[in-house]
Amino acid sequence: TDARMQWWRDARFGMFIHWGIYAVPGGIHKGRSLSGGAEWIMASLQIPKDEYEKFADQFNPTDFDADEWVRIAKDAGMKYIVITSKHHDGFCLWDSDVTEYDVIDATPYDRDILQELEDACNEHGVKLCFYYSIMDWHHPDASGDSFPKYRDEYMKPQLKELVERYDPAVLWFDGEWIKEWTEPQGKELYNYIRSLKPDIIINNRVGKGRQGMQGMNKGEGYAGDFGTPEQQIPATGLEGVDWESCLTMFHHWGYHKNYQKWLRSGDSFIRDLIDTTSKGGNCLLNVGPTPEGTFPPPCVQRLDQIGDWIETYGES
Ligand code: FUL
Repeated sequence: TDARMQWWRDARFGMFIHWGIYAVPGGIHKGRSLSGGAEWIMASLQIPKDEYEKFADQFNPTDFDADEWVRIAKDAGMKYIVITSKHHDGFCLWDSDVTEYDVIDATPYDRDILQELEDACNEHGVKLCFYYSIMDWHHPDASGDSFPKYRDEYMKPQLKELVERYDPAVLWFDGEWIKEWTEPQGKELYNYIRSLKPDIIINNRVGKGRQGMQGMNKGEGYAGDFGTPEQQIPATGLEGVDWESCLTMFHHWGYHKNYQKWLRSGDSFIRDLIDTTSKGGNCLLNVGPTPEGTFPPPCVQRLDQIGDWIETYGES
């Protein structure tokens, strides 16, 4: 474990990116607005599947520049990027063989986003990692009795594609709280992913060990390599436990048109970074890009500020 985890422990700081077709409505649909979880808009506003799918027709991020994203992360002092390959809405940011609900087949934007990010990450020496939601609101078999079919014929083949094509350094699971998912399935999935890539790192949301937003495991023996406190930083470090606090820059994870309302100061992120790393954890700071494919400028300004601070005061 120690050799496998070493780069991750040394990295300390990463960028989380929540991007998908939910960026198109940006938290507002038919005059109704969301106060939390812009990336949850399909479920929160109960948008029917066929209506939600239409956001894919409008997803055309012509300003996306993988090289620029990776440079912004690197200049901020981040050593890895975790991007949503598929969030709860089921939409995929790569050209998956098992669905048409992806950026190549369902949108006017005919480019494989994960491929471009992989190339840029290799170029700049930043590790590329993928978030993947077990819960899937789009796939017809993803709930109820047909769940094993979704698991074996859709989810696992997708994860195999992701690992074999893009060689991610971490798989960051989520949406594990659904009733269909169990700890034995989590362990099996963990072992399966490790069989595809032995040195990959996998978060604890692959199984059922997580204690809510606190993110640490209920005890020993649960699947996963590190804890995932969400929007919080533990009061103290934990001996022998790897963890990573994920924090978002503006309250939502996905892009929200009114993000400025919640956007925190650069200073507050620097304090959070000191707080997590001094307790032995990693900090995964989230940005939700616009539907055009850019990071909101005030977010970039804050990331620059963090990078300047690290350059002046940080040790590496
Ligand atoms: C949560 C998800 O429901 C949110 O949308 C977000 O992805 C966060 C990091 O994890 O559980």
